[in-house]
Amino acid sequence: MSRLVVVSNRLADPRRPAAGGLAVALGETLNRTGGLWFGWSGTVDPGGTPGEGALQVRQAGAVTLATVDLCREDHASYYLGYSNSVLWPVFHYRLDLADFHTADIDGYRRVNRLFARRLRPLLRDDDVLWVHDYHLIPLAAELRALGCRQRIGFFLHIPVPPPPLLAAIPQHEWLMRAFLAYDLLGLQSETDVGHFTQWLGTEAGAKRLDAQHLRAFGATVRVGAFPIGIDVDEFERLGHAAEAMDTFHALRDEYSRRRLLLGIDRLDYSKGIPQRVRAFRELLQRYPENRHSATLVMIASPSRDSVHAYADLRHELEGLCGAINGDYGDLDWMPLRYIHRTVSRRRVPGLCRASAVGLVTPLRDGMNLVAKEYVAAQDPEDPGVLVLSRFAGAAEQLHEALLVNPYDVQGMAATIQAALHMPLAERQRRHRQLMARIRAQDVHWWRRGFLDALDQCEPASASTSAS
Ligand code: ADQ
Repeated sequence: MSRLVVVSNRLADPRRPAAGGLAVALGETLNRTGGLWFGWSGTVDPGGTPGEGALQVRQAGAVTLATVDLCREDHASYYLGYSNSVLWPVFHYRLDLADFHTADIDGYRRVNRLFARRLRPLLRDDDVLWVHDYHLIPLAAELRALGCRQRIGFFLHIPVPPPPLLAAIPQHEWLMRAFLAYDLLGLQSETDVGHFTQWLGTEAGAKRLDAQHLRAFGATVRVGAFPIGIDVDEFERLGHAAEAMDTFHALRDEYSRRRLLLGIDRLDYSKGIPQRVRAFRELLQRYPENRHSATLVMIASPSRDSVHAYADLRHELEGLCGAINGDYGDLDWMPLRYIHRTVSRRRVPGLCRASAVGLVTPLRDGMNLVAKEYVAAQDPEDPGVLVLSRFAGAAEQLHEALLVNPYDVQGMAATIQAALHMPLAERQRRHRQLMARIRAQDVHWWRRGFLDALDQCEPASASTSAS
């Protein structure tokens, strides 16, 4: 059997529970299959030289972890710059937040080239490579330029916007060529596949060879939707362990006469957090019976603080949360608890289970694993209700959630009110149906689907260089 080589910007110790969708999914995948995990160490070396960084290799159970440090300049241009100030906002439909700083593209290319140079000597001829996410789009092209002929697949965890938005990226043709250097391109949803196919069709005259294959720039790529799932069994195990149970009981005791609503996210403008707070305010305003009885708990983990848009979001949110508590709070009740922290993953199932409503309301999201975790954590006899943005990739699968438009604050408030009053039989029916799909389409189904499809690709079908 071929060895699996996973490449992602960040690594996590696959033996420990991690926060962050990608780290959770990849840790679980590699723990099962063993193999090599390659990426940035997470360390910024203040004295380092651009385009250089020593390789460190260590073993974590069945998984070999190989990492490279980045110097300050590379971190600023590759990670904070091109990845998170150009690709992340544009791929989340936010041209208004994109900062097309010309120097950043050089750092992005340089780090991808560095990764290719460090990874190349570690590879065996029959390895299968699985590259993850927007930080590493040109990696396959760089590896091909160094003579790699292995099968290389790419999974994009974030959405693909409509072609006119992609075309605003000054280097968008270069990005298209880079995508074409992969054998397989996995996206989260059929909407994303549609946008990607249109982009290549309109901008590069790509030909569709059959339902799955596109040809452009002299290369062929297989493109498909592979919606990512969670490890349901593992999550249920966590849910029955002491930390989750303690969290659940503590919240139930503290809020015995109240209903909890829950939001858990990275503090990111794509997650629709201010819109959620406004909808909650509207709920208290329009349906006053919720005053003194409903509490919104929002746990937002710190993320990319040094990118301006994230600092702005933090300030906006602090203002909104303070205002709602000031305007509606009382001596014995605060409507909103906002916690700017990452909570232990072991407590997440307890938090979800204690909440009558799970609010997952991104403006755009590739998938959103919190939606699936919320459902998986519920007591099937008395389940809570998932309120889910129609703009999350998860909405293509989770039809029995209450779908909302996060831009429509009044509509969201009305849906939250309906969720709080949903009869038990309907909650149980929706939960059963959601759970069946989340279980059938779990993280292992996702991994098998992607790797089987990659296995079927002809090796090294692409010979395109991104440079
Ligand atoms: P993310 O945007 O990081 O991932 P998401 O899918 O929501 O987001 O996963 C977040 C994970 O981190 C979940 O497992 C959640 O429990 C955990 N988490 C979030 N906030 C936390 C907090 N404050 N404390 C503790 N744990 C927290 C990207 C894409 C998503 C896609 C994933 C996986 O943006 O759309 O679903 O990759 O492909």
